[in-house]
Amino acid sequence: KVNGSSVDVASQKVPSIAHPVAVEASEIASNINYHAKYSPHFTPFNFAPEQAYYATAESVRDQLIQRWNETYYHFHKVDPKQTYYLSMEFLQGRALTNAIGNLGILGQYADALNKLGHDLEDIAEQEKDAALGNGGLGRLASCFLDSMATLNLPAGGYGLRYRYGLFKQRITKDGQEEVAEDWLEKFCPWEVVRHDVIFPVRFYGHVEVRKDGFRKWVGGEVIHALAYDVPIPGYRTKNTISLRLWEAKAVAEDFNLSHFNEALYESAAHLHSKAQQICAVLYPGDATEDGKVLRLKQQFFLCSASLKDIIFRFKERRGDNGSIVWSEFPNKVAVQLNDTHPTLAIPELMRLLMDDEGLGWDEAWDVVSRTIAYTNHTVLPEALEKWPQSLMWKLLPRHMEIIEEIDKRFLGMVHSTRPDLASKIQSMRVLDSSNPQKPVVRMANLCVVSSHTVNGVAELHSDILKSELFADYVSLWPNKFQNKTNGITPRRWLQFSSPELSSIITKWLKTDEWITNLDLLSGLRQFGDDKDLHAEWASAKMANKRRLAQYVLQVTGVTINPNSLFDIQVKRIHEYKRQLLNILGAIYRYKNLKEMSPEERKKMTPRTIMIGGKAFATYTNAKRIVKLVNDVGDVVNKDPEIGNLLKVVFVPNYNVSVAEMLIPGSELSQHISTAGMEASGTSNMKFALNGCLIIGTLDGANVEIREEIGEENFFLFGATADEVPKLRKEREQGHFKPDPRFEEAKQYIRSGAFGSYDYNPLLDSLEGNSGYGRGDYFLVGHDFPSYMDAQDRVDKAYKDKTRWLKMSILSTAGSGKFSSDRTISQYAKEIWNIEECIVP
Ligand code: B1H
Repeated sequence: KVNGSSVDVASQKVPSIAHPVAVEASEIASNINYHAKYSPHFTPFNFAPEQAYYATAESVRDQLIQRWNETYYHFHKVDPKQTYYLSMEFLQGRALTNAIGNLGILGQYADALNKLGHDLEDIAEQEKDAALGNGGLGRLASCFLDSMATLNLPAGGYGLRYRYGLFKQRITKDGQEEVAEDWLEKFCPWEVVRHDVIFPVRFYGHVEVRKDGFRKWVGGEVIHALAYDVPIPGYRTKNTISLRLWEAKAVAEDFNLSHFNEALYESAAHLHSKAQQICAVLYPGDATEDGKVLRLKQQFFLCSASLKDIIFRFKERRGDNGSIVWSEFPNKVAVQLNDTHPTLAIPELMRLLMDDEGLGWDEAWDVVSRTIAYTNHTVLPEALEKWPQSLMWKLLPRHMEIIEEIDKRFLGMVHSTRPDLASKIQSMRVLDSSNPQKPVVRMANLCVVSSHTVNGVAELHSDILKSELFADYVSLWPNKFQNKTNGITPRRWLQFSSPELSSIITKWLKTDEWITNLDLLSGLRQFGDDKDLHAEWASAKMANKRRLAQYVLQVTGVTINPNSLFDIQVKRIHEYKRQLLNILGAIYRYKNLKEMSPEERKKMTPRTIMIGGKAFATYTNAKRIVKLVNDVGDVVNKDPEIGNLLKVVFVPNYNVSVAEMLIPGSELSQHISTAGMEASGTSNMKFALNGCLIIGTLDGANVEIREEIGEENFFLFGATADEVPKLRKEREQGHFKPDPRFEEAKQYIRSGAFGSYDYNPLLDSLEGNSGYGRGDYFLVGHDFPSYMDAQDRVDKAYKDKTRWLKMSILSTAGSGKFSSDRTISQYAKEIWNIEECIVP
């Protein structure tokens, strides 16, 4: 085994070059060797893990490129209708294990690396996460790509190639610190630059009216979009689709050589630096309202480049006989908008069709509204995008004209066909000029008015869209609204992240078909009481828990006991997700333990509470929560009286790879948002699939998970979505009697038990409407007693190992519905109208 030492690559005893599509370990080893030698990124003869990772990745890439090219060629020949998933975020994580796993040659790669003195797991850990997303919305997009490829669908993704993705989180004595994550610092073996795919994208400028009456957007600043493609291999299929990421680039003509020669260096490269800014960083918000011109530029850049590419492909496939029938476009192209972030695709497609292709308004509108569909991912008011009209007129003058016309025609249509909606029309309009100081464009309304289909991401969420957010549109277009409950890919989230549990499942189901037909997991139900399965299940869980304990020790220095209940909450830190409820519960548990006699303590169930997640850099209360969890951990984990009975660990820098480590080792996970606020959640699905029990509210996809796995296997608590408005009002009116345990927990923090940091502003948000008080908008106080009761039920259930194991098995058995394969087949049939196109 080589550990950081130098080895002469050429001396390895394997043939020098094999065929790129190798399946035998020895051939693979020789291909890895080949790349170590002939695709060098480091000084020669260095074959430490990092170098071995690059050589391994490049050998995998060779295999992918072959399949990728065949897929491209096949789609081109067959010319099926194709879906394009437009998203400002793709949270891909690592690619190596996923790629060789999907190719079905994990074992061979492990053997090949062994021959070369390395270990596959160590090598895979060399890869940096591609974190071009914030959280659930971005990870969903990546799971969707995996399923599209696996289902052999003609589809692909479009996104931006951010230079810096989501920040790296460091924990210091002051709490969270954000550090730029340099995922492209070295070379990224999973992207291929396409020098022939480059489109100009304009900003600013003005609209010129030409003699023939055509309007044309001219002037302003032009920046080029250059394509970088990432291969997305399907599982056990040749089909390999593309994630196309745009990079902003100024071209050579934009470099002002005479300025440079006059030593005006900054002005010489003016456009170059403008271009660099566009793809510099991922927008760091998750449901925040920090609007920035740069963000709008990013959104338009994605939309414009992608549509130009889609139109180019449409024309190319029609041949060069000049007979383009534009009404055929929606029969060849489906565009899915991942939330409102790519809404500008609507006016941009209108503009391209009218101003560049010469279509009339009605013709163009027909094409646009049959092509575009919109997914809503949140009802949080602060996350509903509204762009100032003044900014839009400046940056995108032609688009603003088109948006005004869409608004005008919508208004006219409602006036003439539905006079009964007169009282609603102002809130339904695309333009909101009610504040004359700051008129805005409502992006969600623009999406609803222009799309053929609008969907929510879980049943409850889609119901709320229909009954609240978009209620007024439902009577106008009753068939426009659908539900598509989210899903996750079982390859990354079970098969590759927990190979132990996967082989047990395969053994008991006598087939591994569940990997592509997850409903088959229900076959495990019949073994819910089987002692042999229990033993195997427990031993796989224990192995995953030990691996996790080792990881926790390595990143936090805290030793945790694998025999304690592993209780995990990992997700973005947000008040509505209520990490504060979790930590207040932990504080009460701690205080309670301290007040017990040693005899009483012995009867308690030992717990390890792990919390992880990133806080938006300017979200003060979220950062205070991070600090509080760390401060509580510092006290509890060192308390000799408590020992292994309770540990509180903040897991730093939660990301896709950390999730792949945490989730398989979990036994209980918390999905405890205020009901009605979490659109779906997707980590809840990952945990349940891995046999982890859920403590949760009736929110988002929790509702459906509970239905599938059985209410007796779900620790439910808290107010329901329809009770929330009434409870908030009561609270406002002062009708709220807090539970004494809740008061004690808050008081314990205020007393300074966890250090001298001033937590009063955070705690006051849970109080009445004075000072910092926001009247406990998220109902932490209201739900606290039922949460604590549910936790007592958890403790009791965990004491009965047999019962717990059965519940765990039934969780996995009931998770079949939550495969993203199911979600994507529903999108394909019910929204996109596309069919599989298998590469022979
Ligand atoms: C979700 C977002 C989001 N909903 C704004 N909305 C963003 C909003 O950068 N921004 O401005 C970024 C992200 N993210 C999440 O989507 C929901 O909260 C989850 O409940 C859901 O599971 C996920 C996928 O549908």
